[in-house]
Formats: sequence, C-alpha cells, structure tokens
Amino acid sequence: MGDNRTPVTVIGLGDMGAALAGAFLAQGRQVTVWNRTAAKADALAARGALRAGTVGDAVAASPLVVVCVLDHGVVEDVLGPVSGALAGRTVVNLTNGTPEQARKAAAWADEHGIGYLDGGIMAVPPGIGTPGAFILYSGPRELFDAHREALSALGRPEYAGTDPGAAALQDLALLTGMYGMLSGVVQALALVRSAGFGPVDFATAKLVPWLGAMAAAVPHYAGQIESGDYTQGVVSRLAMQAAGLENIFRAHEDQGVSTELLAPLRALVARRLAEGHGAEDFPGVAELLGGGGATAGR
Ligand code: FVH
Repeated sequence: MGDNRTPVTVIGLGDMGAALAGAFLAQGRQVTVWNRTAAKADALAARGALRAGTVGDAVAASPLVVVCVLDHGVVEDVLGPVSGALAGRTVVNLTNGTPEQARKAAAWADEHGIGYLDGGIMAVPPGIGTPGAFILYSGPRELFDAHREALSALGRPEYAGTDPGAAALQDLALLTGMYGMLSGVVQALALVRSAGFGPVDFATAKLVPWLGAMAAAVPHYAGQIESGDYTQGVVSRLAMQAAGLENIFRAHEDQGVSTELLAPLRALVARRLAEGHGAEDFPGVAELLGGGGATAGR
C-alpha cells in the first residue's frame, strides 16, 4: 500500500503545511502541493514540488494525501468536493481538532472508501523533521504501518490507537499541559518583573532548572491519578500547599500583579481541603475535575 517512495500530496501550505511538504521533499519523495493562496507554493516549487492547479488534481497525484489547514471546517470545505477522487487513497489529516471532529472525518472517509488517519503534530514548524518532533496518529493500525516510513520524515510517528479521536485527545491533553506551564511561567515572570528582577536572567538561572526538577515528579503524580489514591507517597501535603498558595496570592497583590490566572487553582484547592483531603497530595484536585474512570483508548 505505502512506500518505498510513495508520492505524497500536501494540501494546505500555511506555516505548518509548508514545513511538512519541505520535509517530504527532503526525504526525496515526489511531492505535489496545493494551497488556496497559490503563491505560498512558490518556494516549494523552487525546491522541486509539483504544483497542482486544483484540489482534484492534487489528490489525483498521490496515494497519500496529507492535509494541514486551519481547522476541520476548512478540511470539509476543501476535501468534500473531491471525495470521489480520494476513494482508494489515504488521507492523513494533521489539522488540529477535537476527538469528535476526528471521528466525524473518519466516518465521512469510510463512507467514501477513503483510508483515514487523524494526527496531532507535537512540534512547531521549524521543528518538523528534527529529532525532538513527534506526531500522534490514530485510526486503522495497518494504514499507520503502511505509511509509517513516509510519515517519519515529519517527526517520530507515535500510534495513539484505533479510535480516530485518540490522537486529537492526546494532542489536546499535551497542549493543556503546555498551557498550564506557560500560564505559570508568565505569572512567575510578571511577579519578578514587578520587583525589578530581569525576567530573562531569572528564567535562565532559576525558573528553567526548577521546572525541570518538578517535571521529574510528573510520573509520580500521574501514578496517584491513575490509582485514585492520593494518600500514598505523599510528597507535600495539600494543607501545607494551601498555606503557601495564600502567600503567593498575597505577594502578587502586594506587588500589584493580577491573580486572575491563579484564582481558579486557589478555589479548587480550597474545595479539596474543605472536603477533608488536607493530608493528601496535590494531584487529588483531579477528583474535582470529573471524567474519572474512562477506559477509552487504553
Ligand atoms: N504552527 C504551529 O505552531 C502549530 C503546531 C501544531 C499544529 N498546528 C496546527 O496545524 C494547522 C495549520 O497551522 P498553520 O501554522 O499552518 O496555520 P496557518 O499558517 O494559519 O495556515 C492555515 C492554512 O489553512 C488554509 N486555509 C484557511 N482557511 C481556508 C479556507 N477557507 N479554504 C482553504 N484553505 C484555508 C490557509 O490557506 P491560505 O490562507 O494560505 O490561502 C493555510 O494553508 C492548524 O490546525 C494548527 O492548529 C500548527
């Protein structure tokens, strides 16, 4: 079905789509490209990509069609009219979306005899094709295996499961972790800036090593969430952390720095304490977030 040297079509040449097409070219493949704004294909054409004049021509050029556009609505608008031409080919949709959107796209593909893998890109455009990049895929295992070599041009391929929504779910979970970290980072740097410390020096010398050390504890906390037991292996009691959190709040207020990013966390910790879990570990707040007990995707 796939490889050796399966031609690839890339639809969507924004920052990410252009990086994907470039990585396939670097792998030595025949790459056909299409983008709504045709001029975005110029640089790739100069590197040897074939320009398609229409989406229909683009999908007809390759058995493997990678699509990376703004959102799933655009995917529907662009691929919907060419479902006939896509029959018998494989679409790898690397457009960010929700698990439900991925399942809907997979059902549409199935109805039209199109192979479908949904994906989540865990890299920024300059990282595509570098060792740090990985991409999550979900859908039929045999399609993933058939196109694994081609897809490895983009970053380490990670199979997330047969449920078409699995890659999107894991992608959004990883982005959730990233935004949690970035929220803490901007809050911390606003606090040090308010006191006249340089954010760059502070980040380099102190914040990055601190976050690295704390990241090492994540598997331990994940184990507590998996077991639902926050009384074993307690690292720092919640009651102690709640007192520290109050100091964090007061220091921000004294410095004139907004606490709006921190406020929801304070509320959750207070609820967990009020329910009598002060001697347990911090990850117990997960019990207040709901969604426990699901086994989908395991
Ligand atoms: N860039 C990043 O850091 C992240 C990394 C993780 C994955 N995301 C997702 O990748 C999808 C594309 O992101 P992008 O960075 O390429 O985004 P843009 O540069 O804004 O390009 C958008 C492309 O979508 C095309 N497009 C938009 N609307 C339409 C439409 N109505 N019809 C046809 N095409 C459309 C747009 O075309 P044009 O404006 O150049 O004509 C671009 O090709 C995205 O899901 C990220 O979440 C990137």
